[in-house]
Amino acid sequence: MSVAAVADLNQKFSIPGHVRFAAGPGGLIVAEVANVHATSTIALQGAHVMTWQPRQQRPVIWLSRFAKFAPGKSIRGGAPICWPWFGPHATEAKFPGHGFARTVAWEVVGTRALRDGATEVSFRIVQDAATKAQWPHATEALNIVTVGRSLDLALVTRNLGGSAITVGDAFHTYFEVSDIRQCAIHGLGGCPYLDKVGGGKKQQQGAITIGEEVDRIYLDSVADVLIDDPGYRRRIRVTKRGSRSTVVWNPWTEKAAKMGDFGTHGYRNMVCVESTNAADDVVQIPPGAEHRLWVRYALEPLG
Ligand code: TA6
Repeated sequence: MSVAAVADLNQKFSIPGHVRFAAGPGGLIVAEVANVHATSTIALQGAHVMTWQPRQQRPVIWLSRFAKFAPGKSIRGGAPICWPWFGPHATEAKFPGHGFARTVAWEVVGTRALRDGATEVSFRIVQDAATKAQWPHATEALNIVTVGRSLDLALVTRNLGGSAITVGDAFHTYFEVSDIRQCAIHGLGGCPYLDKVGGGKKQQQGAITIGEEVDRIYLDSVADVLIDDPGYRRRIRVTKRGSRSTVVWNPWTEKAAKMGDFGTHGYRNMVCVESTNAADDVVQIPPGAEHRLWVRYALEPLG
């Protein structure tokens, strides 16, 4: 990270009362958004929303206190972008899990102060020989972040090449909860899911409660997902478009301990509800077309 790079970004894109750029942890440059509705911190690496906190509310996005920040290192928490594949690469075991988007540089392409007081920051992935070696397709990826009373994210994939491409993608978002053992997750009842812990394909009966490691890819899931948190007396609503599968993940004690950036009890205050196109639901994008994966995170009172 260079002081000159930060100064250049502020000269081009800062907006008083909305967004400025600064040196973040581990030498990462961050966009710091602060408007009448909320604050948010977004690392340029991965166009990675690390935090989002509406005014007079607790943080909605969970960021591990033990997260490691360094160029090329994925950040534990926030809203990581999985792209252009989700999970392990279909054929190349040495390629990074969840794709390379979250650990490479993205550039700022625009900032806007919106009429409702929200702030929009747009990022584009920077591709180089290393990424092209893993993804040899003429493709553009954008992340359009809108920070307001809600947090809106749009992952746009444009096929600039002459043949169709198949993309798996996700916002692998970590949500902050008072205590995962007290929460209930609604909106996936009846959906089939691939159980990555117990194996096999199952069907969700009613609400999801979590008291052990959970790692499930829910297929044909397009409805809003609700995270009900009685401890914080709030509901987090996850609304999405352009995503046909949803992953629910909590590593629980052993898996979290092995990861080294969760801390001992971090798993108790988070749950991942990931709006994805994964497994059977990956997307085909014809030449010249684009695909948009859009999510909105919003708070509602509970009880
Ligand atoms: O989305 C759930 C998952 O695929 C889990 O299996 C676990 O690997 C998690 O993502 C975290 O992956 P990461 O590469 O960020 O450590």
